[in-house]
Amino acid sequence: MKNYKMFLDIKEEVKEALKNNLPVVALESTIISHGMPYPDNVKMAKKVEDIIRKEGGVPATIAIMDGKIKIGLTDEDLETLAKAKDVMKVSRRDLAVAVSNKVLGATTVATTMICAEMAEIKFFVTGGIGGVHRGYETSLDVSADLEELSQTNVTVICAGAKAILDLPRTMEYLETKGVSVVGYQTKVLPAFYTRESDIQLRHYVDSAKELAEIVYTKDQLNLKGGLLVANPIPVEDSLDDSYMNSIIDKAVEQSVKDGIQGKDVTPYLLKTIVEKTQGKSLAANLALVYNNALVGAKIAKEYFNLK
Ligand code: PSU
Ligand code: MN
Repeated sequence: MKNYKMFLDIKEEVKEALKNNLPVVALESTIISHGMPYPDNVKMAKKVEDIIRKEGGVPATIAIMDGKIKIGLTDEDLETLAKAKDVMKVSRRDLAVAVSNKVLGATTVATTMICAEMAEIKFFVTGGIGGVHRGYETSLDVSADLEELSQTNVTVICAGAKAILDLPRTMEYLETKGVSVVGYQTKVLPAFYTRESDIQLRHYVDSAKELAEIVYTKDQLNLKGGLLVANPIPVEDSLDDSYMNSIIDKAVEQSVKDGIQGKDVTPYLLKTIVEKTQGKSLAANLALVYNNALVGAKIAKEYFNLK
């Protein structure tokens, strides 16, 4: 008998919420440890939890600590993750090693999906997902997030994907793997810092209720895999497209020159972009995560109203 539950450490507040069918919303932790600098990262982590609570949801930030998969963190846990220099970025391939070796680990989108499903959490809010990297023809760098979306039944709310990725190929990959990408009040794929890319979406909704109904229907149909909700950054926080693209081009160029590979690529690019924009990209990143938290909590709430 497999017993993954022995490795789950679910916070009391989250346990109660799950028992009572309240809208629990999972949150990842790589965005804290590897996605933003301290102390903005911990401020972000706490504020996201507050936004979800204010909407009537229950936040569950996920991380690897002391040989357990922690579902729901305390403020001290968040502080530890945000400050520590040696946090392991834990994707699917790292999960068993990180738990077994009792390392301090932050979960990526892929791993947060795995852990959320173990805890029976249906909704997960993040900033942006990983995807097919530019130049993947030579590097073969495709984020494990995409494969996870094809097999793990969690709805992920994001602001699209950053232009550090090859967006058209990322969408092709998701299509091949059978992942529905649904625009929330948008008919084109948002590109993280900006509200629009030139990629048309096949599906979109105007309301959280419509989205909740799609998730409900997908469950009843017993379709495996996740669903990706693409929610654009608010107009007032979005950045100029050509400005950001020139910054991103330079960051990608620099990563190749510096020989950055594997799981270091995404954190390296995120950090370089924050530096090159003197923090403008960070402000946008914060704004879009807050907006995703709001929309994610609304969708979760509507879903539990349907049941
Ligand atoms: N994209 C962002 N911010 C992030 C990440 C991606 O805009 O913080 C993080 C997420 O945790 C995501 C991970 O799952 O990077 C993807 O890493 P990789 O490309 O190595 O799979
Ligand atoms: Mn990669």
